[in-house]
Amino acid sequence: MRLPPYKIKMVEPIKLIARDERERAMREAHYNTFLLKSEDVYIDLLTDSGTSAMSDNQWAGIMLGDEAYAGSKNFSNLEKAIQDVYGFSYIVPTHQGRGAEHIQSQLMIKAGDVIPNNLYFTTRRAHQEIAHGTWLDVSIDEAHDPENDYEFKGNMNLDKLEECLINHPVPFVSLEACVNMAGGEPFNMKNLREVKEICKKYKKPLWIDATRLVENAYFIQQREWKKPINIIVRKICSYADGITVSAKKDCLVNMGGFIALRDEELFERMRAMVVIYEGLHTYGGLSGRDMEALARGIREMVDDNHIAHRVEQVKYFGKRLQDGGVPIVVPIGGHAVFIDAKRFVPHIPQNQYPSQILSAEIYVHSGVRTMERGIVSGQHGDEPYDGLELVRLTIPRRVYTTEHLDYAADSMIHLYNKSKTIKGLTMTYEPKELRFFQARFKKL
Ligand code: P70
Repeated sequence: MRLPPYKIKMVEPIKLIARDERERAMREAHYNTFLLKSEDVYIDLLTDSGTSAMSDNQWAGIMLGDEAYAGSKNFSNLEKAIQDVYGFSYIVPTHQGRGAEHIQSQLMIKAGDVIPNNLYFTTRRAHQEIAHGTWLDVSIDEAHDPENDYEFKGNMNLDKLEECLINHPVPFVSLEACVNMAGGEPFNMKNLREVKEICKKYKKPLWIDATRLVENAYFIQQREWKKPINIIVRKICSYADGITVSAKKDCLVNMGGFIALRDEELFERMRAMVVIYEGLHTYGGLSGRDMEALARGIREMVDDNHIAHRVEQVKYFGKRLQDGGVPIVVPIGGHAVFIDAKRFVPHIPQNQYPSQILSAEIYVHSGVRTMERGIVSGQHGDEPYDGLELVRLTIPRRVYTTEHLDYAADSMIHLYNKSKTIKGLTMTYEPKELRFFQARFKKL
């Protein structure tokens, strides 16, 4: 394990409530970990989104918030940080990632369009479909196999991509860094260059979901191109026409997002739209202090020691589980360890929500909160789903110590050894959109 490049200056108390209280809490949350109260959670591995610890430098920036309605100096600092680190000229701030996806999808997609993606991300796919486009998967086959340890499962299948461009009206190619749904798996520079060549051939823009771009860059550094992280980040972005970003991950803030791009005309249209849905073009739903913390977080995230410790901490946790026999997705990803529920609870069929019940049982067993990434979040409407059944154990940045992770790993190994006692669920309430956030279940 790498040594942490920080020490702790402030603490937030957490408490492990008793097992019978956890059973009650889970029942009252209808076996959906999104519906738990955070005060009932001991270690929160629901998400790495907005859960990072900010640095003293970021907190100092909070005190320098310029809350002017227009032309805040924090916006200028943010613009400069994005230009320096990512290398795009034009920036549109948004309240979070899905705000960026909304604007990009509404302006770039028209009815009947097909958008090739390397697997789906929930909110991106939803916005592509709300704009009357069709999401199409052009990821490589390895991405669908949790036991395949290919190092760049975030790559696109070039034949599928080209076939899509030949046969369909395509507004842009959509590539996600460190693909969340495949397990936090990166693309490599070689594939990125090839994708770009195809985009050029068919004169299509390349857009990257750069939410976890720095983690992707770390894997490239370790496995393909040994350069400083800031150089790799700039190089990746040099191939893209634009990026959408949820700043709540890599960028080390609790709230925020943005679009960054090169095309001035499209930028003007995005700026016109941001004022309708987000806020003025110099704050886009963020307060001045949020933008200052983000500007500083963007500069901190490309520190080589920071990103090495972050990704290696995730790897340490994954290795502990693996050594204890728990079936996980390989290779271990950048932001999370994903348990393969199909192998953890093989006796529970997919229509009894194996990942959902496993995430609920993990909570009851240990007080650790995790997230379902299986049929509940993967299925859309009546569309058949026979995809991955995963439980995501997501590691917030700079928040938990090795002791926390050891406790979580030990509890999960213990639960794995008595997994046969776990029984399936039935759904009692299903929301229409993004159902996993609020769906309710009961035990069979
Ligand atoms: C997570 C969060 C958000 C996200 C992302 C990528 C690659 C865009 C966004 C949206 C939160 C989440 C959202 C939907 C389902 C489950 C969890 N991911 N692109 O926990 O950004 O949340 O800021 O609107 O991962 O992975 P935002």
